[in-house]
Amino acid sequence: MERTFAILKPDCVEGKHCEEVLRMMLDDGFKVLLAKPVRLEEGILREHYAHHAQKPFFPSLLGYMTRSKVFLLLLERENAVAELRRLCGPTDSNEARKAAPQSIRAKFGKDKSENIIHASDSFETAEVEINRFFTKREIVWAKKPLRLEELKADVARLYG
Ligand code: FUP
Repeated sequence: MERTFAILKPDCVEGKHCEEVLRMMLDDGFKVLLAKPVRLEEGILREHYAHHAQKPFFPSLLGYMTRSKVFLLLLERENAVAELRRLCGPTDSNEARKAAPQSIRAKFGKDKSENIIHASDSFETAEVEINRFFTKREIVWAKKPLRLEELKADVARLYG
């Protein structure tokens, strides 16, 4: 079974879309092994988005990703990386509405900068990102899939 990593971004939390997005993931066959509500700090985002550091949108990307809490997810499924990218749809939510109308970004995203969710783009990136955003201890404990009821409680804490 393959693992991947996702971030439900500030616009997902602000719009209270987390439960619906989690339901879409579970319905699609994903298991949620870890779910962690956090407010991300600029340092970890500079690492995570290092490949975008020279882009003109980088400062606003940092502002967006730190303006509210996010929900970090460790997910498992066969072919998890590719299947999650498919479920998310294209980076640009407007393009997603045309190319993948059932996708997460088509349903909840605004445009190409506020697009609800991050999903790792390769097996190697997923492993790096899992280890960047979760502690060794959390990863070792991540064996049993979380139930929707448990996830709902985490989401409630996130909104609270
Ligand atoms: P993805 O792999 O789908 O997460 O997309 P990218 O790595 O290309 O982009 C990462 C994030 O940078 C996006 F989710 C939002 C931000 N971004 C912009 O703000 N403007 C752009 O033109 C492209 C990306």
